[in-house]
Amino acid sequence: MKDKIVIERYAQAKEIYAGYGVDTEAALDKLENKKISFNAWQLDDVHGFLSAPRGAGGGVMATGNYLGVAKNAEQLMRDADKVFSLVAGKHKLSLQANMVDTTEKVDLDTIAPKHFKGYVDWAKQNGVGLDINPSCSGHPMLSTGFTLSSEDKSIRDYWINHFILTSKIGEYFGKETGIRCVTNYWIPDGYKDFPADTYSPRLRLKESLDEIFARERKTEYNIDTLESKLFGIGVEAFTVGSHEFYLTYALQNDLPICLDAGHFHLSEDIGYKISAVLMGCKEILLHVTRPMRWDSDHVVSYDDNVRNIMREIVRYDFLNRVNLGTDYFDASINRIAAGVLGMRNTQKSLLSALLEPSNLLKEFEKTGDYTSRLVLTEECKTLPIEDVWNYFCLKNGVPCGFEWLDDVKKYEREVLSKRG
Ligand code: RNT
Ligand code: ZN
Repeated sequence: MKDKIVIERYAQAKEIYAGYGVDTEAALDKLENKKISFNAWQLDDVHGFLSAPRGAGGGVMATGNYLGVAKNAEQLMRDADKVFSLVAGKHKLSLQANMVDTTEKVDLDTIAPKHFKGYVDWAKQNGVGLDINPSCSGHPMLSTGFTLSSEDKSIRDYWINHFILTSKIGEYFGKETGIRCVTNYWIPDGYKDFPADTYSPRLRLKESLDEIFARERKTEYNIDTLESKLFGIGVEAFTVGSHEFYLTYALQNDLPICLDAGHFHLSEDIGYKISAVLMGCKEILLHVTRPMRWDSDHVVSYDDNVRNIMREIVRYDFLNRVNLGTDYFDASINRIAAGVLGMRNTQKSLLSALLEPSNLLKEFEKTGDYTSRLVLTEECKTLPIEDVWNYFCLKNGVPCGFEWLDDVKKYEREVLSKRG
């Protein structure tokens, strides 16, 4: 679309929104300043770059065989550059602890900041932040299906050490980049079939977490968040780290939790959980994703679920208490395009929330005028968000519409297709 048209249409949209009491300029400012943490594992199929052979399990796996998967840290950073170049604003890259940037032989129990220095240099150069996640899935030490809640002390100790090392790398990220890091804890532990004892593994998980959190942590540089899950592949019957488990633990220990949109019953909208959880947690992390029929981690879509999540963040001014991250992995399409699309849809959903005349809606609700609340809610769905979005992209020097895909296709021809 021509710049002139984008600018003209924005001027009109600005007036239309103003008619509903919405300040589009203020919305754009907030949008520009909200960092979204892009999950780097969309680029390497959740594989990592350890030299140790990969095991199975954990239930986290990208399906598809599209050309050009990132096979080392250098390729991953190059791909992330491409993704970020097509998304407005400055964001964060969320790494897995197994995405080491080294030729040294390291494993999850020997990783150290030096194995991530390349990412820090890259992040500083590009003004982006870094997040990290301990990596349990696909590792030989997960062969029993249990990590922090294992009955075997040596397995528990291995993972306790890994989680501590990962958080320390998180502190290093925060200190070096000047942007506080989020280290997100997720473990796959659970049973395929109905357990006889759900209490003991939970007790062990609690004790492992107590041990991990016993050390003095540098929360100015890094916060640790706890991600729950309802079920996974191979753990259909029972998950040790359930929502209730972590919520209770988080409240007792003053920690933030992570809500992943795919980790609940599918009709359970995580948007409405935010105002409840923030009663007790100072802040939270969100994993924005698209669960299709199950926790499938499809590319984030501009859909009702994501828009409702964003509405719930914006309506009560929670933007500073909610860390936004994406979590999807699709290897059946161009991974860079998947990355860009999911990030742009997350951001566009946030824009739709920022453009909502929420004061008007709240006013109707207060006076018991639910008719007007519903009518206005429906009206909002077709207000000209596209014109504001295009202007936002233009202002931030990224392509407005569908055109961004041309750039990705060029990258596929010139870079991805040459990877073996
Ligand atoms: C798994 C969790 C977790 C992972 C990443 C790879 O179900 O959602 O966030 O997706 O750690
Ligand atoms: Zn997740």
